[in-house]
Amino acid sequence: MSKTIFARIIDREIPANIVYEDDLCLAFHDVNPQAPTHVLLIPKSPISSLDETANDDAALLAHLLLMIPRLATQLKLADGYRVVVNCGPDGGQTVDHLHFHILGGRPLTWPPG
Ligand code: DGP
Repeated sequence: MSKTIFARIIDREIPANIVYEDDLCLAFHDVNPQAPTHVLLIPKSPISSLDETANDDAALLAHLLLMIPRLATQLKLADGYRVVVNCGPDGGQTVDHLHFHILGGRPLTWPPG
């Protein structure tokens, strides 16, 4: 299976505007932002989607979720933000590597399209 664009970002084969990194995850600005702040948080391990997570991923998933408010603070999203995980074709997932969209910097409407 060929490497996803996010795996290539993790391996520094293509550039990204990285805002946070640790042993387990990486966060960087989305190349096609849908809000003034639009950051993607991804695990470094190649999990293709939320559908492909298992019990063994519980600690990693907790780490990712706990990182989100810390990133929101770092990104100065004091007025709030939205977290989106697109899953599968109907969910609008286009990159087969689990990622959390963190969107903020303007009031976001509901429902999504
Ligand atoms: P999704 O549709 O949920 O799979 O979101 C994939 C997101 O990834 C989309 O908002 C655009 C972003 N994206 C795609 N390619 C790149 C890239 O090469 N660099 C960055 N920074 N973001 C990318």
